[in-house]
Amino acid sequence: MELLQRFLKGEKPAIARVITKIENGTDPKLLEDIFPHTGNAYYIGITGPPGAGKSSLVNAMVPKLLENNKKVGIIAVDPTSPFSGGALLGDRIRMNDLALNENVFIRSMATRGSLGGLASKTKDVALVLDAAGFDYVLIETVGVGQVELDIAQVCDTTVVTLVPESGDAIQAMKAGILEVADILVVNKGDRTGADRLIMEMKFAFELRVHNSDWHYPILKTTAIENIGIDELVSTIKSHKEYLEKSGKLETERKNKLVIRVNELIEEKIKTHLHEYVIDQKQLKKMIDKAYERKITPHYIIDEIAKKIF
Ligand SMILES: Nc1nc2c(ncn2[C@@H]2O[C@H](COP(=O)(O)OP(=O)(O)OP(=O)(O)O)[C@@H](O)[C@H]2O)c(=O)[nH]1
Ligand SMILES: [Mg+2]
Repeated sequence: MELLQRFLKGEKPAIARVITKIENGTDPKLLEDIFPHTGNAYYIGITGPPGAGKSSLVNAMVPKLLENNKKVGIIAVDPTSPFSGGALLGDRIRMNDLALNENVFIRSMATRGSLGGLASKTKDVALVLDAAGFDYVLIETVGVGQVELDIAQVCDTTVVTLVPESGDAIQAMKAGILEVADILVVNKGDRTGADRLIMEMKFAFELRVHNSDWHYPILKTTAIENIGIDELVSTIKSHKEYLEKSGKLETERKNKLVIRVNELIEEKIKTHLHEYVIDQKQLKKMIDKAYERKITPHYIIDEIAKKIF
């Protein structure tokens, strides 16, 4: 219990230990102990393609968020994809300086190969930072895939970052990332094409703006020169205010709990299925038969389903 007390006081080593325990799933009761202390932090997601300047934005935003004695917890989710990792690493902004601030805590999360479960674990780690008393929990995710979309589900405000080059905008739209954006940021505003991208995005957002009382702002920033950061932070704060005043913060957080519970049910059922219900030997036999076109995959499913239901 001593760990929990030190954790609740906000001691960094205790926070780190609690996160590790939660990540490893070694102490199932721990989440129960901390959960009553959650619900006070405001969750901000920063997502977008590799190298868009998400970390640079976080770096620039944090000093503003720390004003008025606030505390900021940061989770950097890195799927360590062979495509986006490696080569970019040397160029990557590290948030080490921030970590020295006593009101800032940074945690990196990597998948080390398996994508499954990363989003789920990130959500639990966000709860840990929430319970530890951070006013803002920032979650940076690389890419525009399912993990990002899943993580966006727990964020109160999701900021999607695009950059003028390399058709990011089209990629983003394909991946459905615009649907989760509350605020769109066109970073690297110092590069040519930024204004054009903003115009394109205004067009893409038109329908959403039309159908909502939130105006889906599109902002231009140059993170490395600290340009546009004040406006970004104040826009996040107005989104928070909008959610609070309209009552949407409560309804959306309840929705998020529904989604989370469903997700956990699915996880549980999946594990249970693979560990206890499906006889792997028998499955292999049936796969052989399916390979020989003697039975269909649907038949296999029906056989398995018979046992469950
Ligand atoms: N010209 C210009 N470069 C920028 C700007 N913001 C970030 N960069 C540079 O872009 C590169 C990537 O920045 P990061 O902040 O690491 O981007 P990221 O999105 O966090 O990258 P990953 O986490 O690797 O996906 C770095 O070399 C930054 O210095 C900007 O506004 N203008
Ligand atoms: Mg980064």
